[in-house]
Amino acid sequence: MGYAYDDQNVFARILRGEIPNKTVMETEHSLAFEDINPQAPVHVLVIPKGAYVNYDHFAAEASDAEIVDFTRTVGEVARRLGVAPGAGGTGYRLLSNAGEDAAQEVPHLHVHVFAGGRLGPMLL
Ligand code: DGP
Repeated sequence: MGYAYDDQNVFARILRGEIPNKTVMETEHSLAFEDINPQAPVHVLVIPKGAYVNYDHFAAEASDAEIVDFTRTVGEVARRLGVAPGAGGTGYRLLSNAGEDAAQEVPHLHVHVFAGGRLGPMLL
């Protein structure tokens, strides 16, 4: 039980600058970058900089400042990508896999932002 964070996971390595990434935006507590294997015309990942394995870990243990920063960063990414419906965009989809039943590949919380066209059913 509990949350064991593997600091050798690929997003931890991106955060340490050991692996390059195509950054969309960065804040004090969050980083957004392009997915290496896009599943839609626009496919961006948003991660907190803190060591959280998934959403429930983050929700339970992150500070209010981290949670506010992350939440606002996801929305700001949608606006900057031009896909936010409230800012003239035609929409986007958010998804976050947690654990083995969801086939989570990278054990560092990430929210996928998909957009760039009419999105069909998607199980990622
Ligand atoms: P998930 O299955 O939800 O854990 O998705 C992990 C995503 O991470 C997957 O869409 C591919 C992406 N990914 C894996 N390795 C890298 C990497 O080194 N760089 C980037 N930008 N994305 C990666």
